[in-house]
Amino acid sequence: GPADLAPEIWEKVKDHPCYSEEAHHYFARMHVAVAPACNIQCNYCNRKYDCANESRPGVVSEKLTPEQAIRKVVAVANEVPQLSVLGIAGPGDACYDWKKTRATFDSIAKVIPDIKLCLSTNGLALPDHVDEIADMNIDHVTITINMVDPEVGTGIYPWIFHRHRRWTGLDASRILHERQMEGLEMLAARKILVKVNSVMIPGINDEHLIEVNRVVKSKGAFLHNIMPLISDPAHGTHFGLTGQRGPRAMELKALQDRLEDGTKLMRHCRQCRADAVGLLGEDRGQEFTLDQLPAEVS
Ligand code: CLF
Ligand code: SF4
Repeated sequence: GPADLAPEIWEKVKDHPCYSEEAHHYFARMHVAVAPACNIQCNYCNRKYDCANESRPGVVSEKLTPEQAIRKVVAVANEVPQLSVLGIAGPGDACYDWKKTRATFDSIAKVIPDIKLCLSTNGLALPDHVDEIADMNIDHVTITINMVDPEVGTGIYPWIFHRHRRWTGLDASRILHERQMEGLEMLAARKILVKVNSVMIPGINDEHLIEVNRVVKSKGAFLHNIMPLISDPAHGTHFGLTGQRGPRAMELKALQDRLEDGTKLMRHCRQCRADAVGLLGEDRGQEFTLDQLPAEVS
């Protein structure tokens, strides 16, 4: 609640459903799936579906151009009075597919100036855009950080694409790690609230997330959200094919309990889709598909 937060922080979280447990009962978020391109490969990803950084994989989001996204946001804002946050969380990476992310947010800020802007990224391209993020009044950024040790990263990331070439193995994870830490520190220095998402992968990074929690806390993350791996062989992810299981509910809770003394933990995450609309836990996305939108924004 407000008691343990500085007033300027409270101002930023009080109506953000993810950053405030309290707010999630009263305020809605919507995502627009404008960013399909991605610059890394996660072993839990299937590119046909939404980015698992934020999203429940398994359903293909309707990809929108920035222009279509704006029509959709205006339509939703007219129908959903609780709407307080517009997020871009894929279906690929919002920072790598930057032109579309930027065009969408710039236009929305003109039409609905009081909506909060939020984005989710794997962090690799993040340092290149932090100054713009600050200029655009984006107050909330989520970075998915699954390791702070590149050795652990080799079990999660087969490759990354960075500075015009592909990197594999330890190099890939080392670069990703350095860029994630740099981005986190740059955002914290600019007083932008950073939430860290970690995907808990039994046998790969589950114990290691204790160390991840310690490091991201020391670098200024506001909130840490541990999400369970959703690994379904039917979705054809690498982990699905190798039989990697997700954590059991009790294992997830046990880890969260051990971290409770660290950075504030998020426990009400619903692993939203890249085109989710509404209060957390409800998804009204199907009411606002493109074919149902008015042709013109009024
Ligand atoms: Fe969206 Fe993410 Fe912003 Fe929230 S969702 S970009 S921070 S506005 Fe929220 Fe959904 Fe969990 Fe994300 S419940 S998946 S944490
Ligand atoms: Fe897939 Fe997201 Fe990972 Fe990119 S960052 S590979 S879209 S899960």
